[in-house]
Amino acid sequence: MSIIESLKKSVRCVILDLDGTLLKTDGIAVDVLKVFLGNYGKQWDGREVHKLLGKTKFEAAAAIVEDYGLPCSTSEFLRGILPMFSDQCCNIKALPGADRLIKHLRNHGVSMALASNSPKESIEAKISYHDGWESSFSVILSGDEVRTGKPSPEIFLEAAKRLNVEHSSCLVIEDSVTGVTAGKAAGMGVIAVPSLPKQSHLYTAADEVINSLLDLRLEKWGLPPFKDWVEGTLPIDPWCIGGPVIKGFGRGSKVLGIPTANLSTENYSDLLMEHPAGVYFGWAGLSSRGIYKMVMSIGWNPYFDNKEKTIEPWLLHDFKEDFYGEELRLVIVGYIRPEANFPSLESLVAKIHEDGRISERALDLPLYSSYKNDPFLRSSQP
Ligand code: ADP
Ligand code: RBF
Ligand code: MG
Repeated sequence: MSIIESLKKSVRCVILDLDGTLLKTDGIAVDVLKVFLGNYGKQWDGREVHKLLGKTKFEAAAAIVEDYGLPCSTSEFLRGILPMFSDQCCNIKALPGADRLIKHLRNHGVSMALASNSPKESIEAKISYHDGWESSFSVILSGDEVRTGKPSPEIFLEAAKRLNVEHSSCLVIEDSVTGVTAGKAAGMGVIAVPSLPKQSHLYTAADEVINSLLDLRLEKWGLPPFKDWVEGTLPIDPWCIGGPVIKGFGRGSKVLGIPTANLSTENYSDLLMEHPAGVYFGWAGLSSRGIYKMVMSIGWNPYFDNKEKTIEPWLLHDFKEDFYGEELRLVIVGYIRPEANFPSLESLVAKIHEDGRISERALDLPLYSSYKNDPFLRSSQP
């Protein structure tokens, strides 16, 4: 049996990172940094984000002070910016699948530890806004409780010790390369959930790289499987998006034989950021036409390696003509799978047709069919 196979059989506990893994902290961090740098007459350059992931606050601060040539010391920088972060704690959302994961493991009696490079008060403040999280963790370890933070394995080894288990019985879930390095150095199984898109090539040290927590298959690690999948679909908290149909990449019908009615992403960048890339389904309302079943992808279409995150809704109905410019309303009710690359166009097309069949069937289930009556779908109709 390979080392990884035996690791997978012996997992008893899960050690979770917080920022970027369970909580969507980066959006808040960027908002605060923009304001702060603005006060120094500097403009935030989004490309810097990857340099900050998984760093201690001191390391991250030092990097920013240097990169932007700020006329202050690292500690002055921190004194100025930390209160601004604290004020934003209540606005940090759980990442999709985080609450589901914590409650599932707790309900099945799987011990959990939280191991974050953040200081203790910051961890406690952030998780206090999420019901039942704090009491679900047997151990909470912060960066200030160990001598060296990640990528040192120390925080994970200490977590295993406090959980009273062998380090080899722990599974780490991490979004940063730094955290993955630390987990592997600790001799643990590591699942990476990269928080930045198109970065999975940097995570080769991880035992598994997934796109979002929705894609966790705990049974692969000998842990109790999620039981909430229904006929190949995962129910999600429904969300809505709408607007006039615009021109897309001009290849849906032409290249794939599958037309997708694109929406402008301009006014929806927050919504698109919030939802992991992947294949979803739901209901579509077209003003003056009616309501139809719909399956769509959100993301960068790995097969075509797009530069922009788009949504590509395919209405499961044969239309006689195009409907550019018409108001399209979508209620998204379930998740099917992550976006994938394919060895050929035919295999991509076959997979999308399979997504269509799964959605057709699922949308007849009462669980999903009730949303057909959502007023949002009709509100634009004359
Ligand atoms: P584009 O790249 O402009 O999106 P597509 O080849 O993807 O072009 O075609 C999309 C257009 O086809 C939609 O904007 C819509 O007007 C039309 N259309 C026809 N049938 C459908 C359908 N079943 N689902 C989505 N769009 C459809
Ligand atoms: N593109 C991909 O590169 N990978 C995918 O896994 C993928 N899945 C899709 C699933 C559905 C249901 C739909 C409608 C589209 C999907 N696409 C995927 C996007 C497809 O490539 C896109 O619609 C065309 O490129 C047209 O812009
Ligand atoms: Mg299209």
